[in-house]
Amino acid sequence: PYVEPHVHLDACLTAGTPRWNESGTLFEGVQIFSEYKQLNLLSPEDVKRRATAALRLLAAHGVQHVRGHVDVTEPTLTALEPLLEVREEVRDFIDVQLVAFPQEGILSFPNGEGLLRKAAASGVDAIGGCPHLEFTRGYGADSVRLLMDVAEEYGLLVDVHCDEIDDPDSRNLEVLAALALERGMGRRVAASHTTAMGAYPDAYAHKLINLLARSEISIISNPMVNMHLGGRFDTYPKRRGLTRVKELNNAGVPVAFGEDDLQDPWHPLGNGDMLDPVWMGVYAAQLMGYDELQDAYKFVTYNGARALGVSEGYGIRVGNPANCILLDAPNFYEVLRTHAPVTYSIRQGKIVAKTQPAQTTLYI
Ligand code: 17E
Ligand code: FE2
Repeated sequence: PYVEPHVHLDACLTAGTPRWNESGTLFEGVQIFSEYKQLNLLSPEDVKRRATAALRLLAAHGVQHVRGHVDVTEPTLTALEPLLEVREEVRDFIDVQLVAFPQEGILSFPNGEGLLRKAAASGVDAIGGCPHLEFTRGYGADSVRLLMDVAEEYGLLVDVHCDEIDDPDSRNLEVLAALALERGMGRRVAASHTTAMGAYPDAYAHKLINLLARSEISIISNPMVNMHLGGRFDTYPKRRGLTRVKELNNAGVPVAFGEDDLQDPWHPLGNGDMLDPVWMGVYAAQLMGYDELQDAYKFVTYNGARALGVSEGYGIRVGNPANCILLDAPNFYEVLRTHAPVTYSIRQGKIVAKTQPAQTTLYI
């Protein structure tokens, strides 16, 4: 099945409420979601309804594994409990992991550490961070160490929004990778976005990619949202706002693609179709060689499973659970070219979703 390794389940399906993001920056998105909360629109019922609808949308497109982020820089942690409930309610059709995501920082937000620990103790699957938005670079590095400590203490996975900024001096990823390597935690750690890598000098990127490969951490890129939010402070030449997918790939660092957002303040589009991030990703990262295209399914399947730490039991192999999708095309090149639908999504041997391919009649 497809894997959606990165989506914000607390904010999904709110696009336009209370207003649309007209600047297209990450910062206006954070501001709008903050207004959503201030208007008391974020209630447990609201979160449950939207998250369930988003997960059904993903399931309809053949997704059976999702990692969802929930903002924990909110004093009452309103979205956490309902999302923990939803995670259980949808188990029959989709596996959900939840990440405690401190959108406004751990050290830069009042009681940030306390809120993160509270979320860790309530049953989330992974600990997140947002070091590039901390007040200082020192706080950024310290927050990474702290979140790794919390993850180790509670035995949780790690998925950090890391260096999602077009700032070549945003270098928290090296801290995360070094700690993962030293503590032997690499296979349990993912770094999301890492878009500053698109702004680093080549000599530094070379050194960093070697460290990443040694550390065994995964990278999760969100090509649609980072193409949209990235480069917004550039005039021309204008950066693409993406991490170095091709170089990471060539160095053997597993890269997965996600949508990041399904219709929220950061992304007006997003519909649960994993071919969308693949499509954007192969263009933006210039992965358009024939073999690269044929191989591109791995970004939303095997590499996603690896990033989520669910590789065991994933994939078509004797003895694995009968979870799979059928696509209406002979190979992945044709899947991408024709945007082939998932005709069947099968889970534990049962059909979860069925799509009839569209038929066009030409009257010429
Ligand atoms: N928050 C953040 O820091 N970055 C993002 N891409 C989204 C939310 C969607
Ligand atoms: Fe994100």
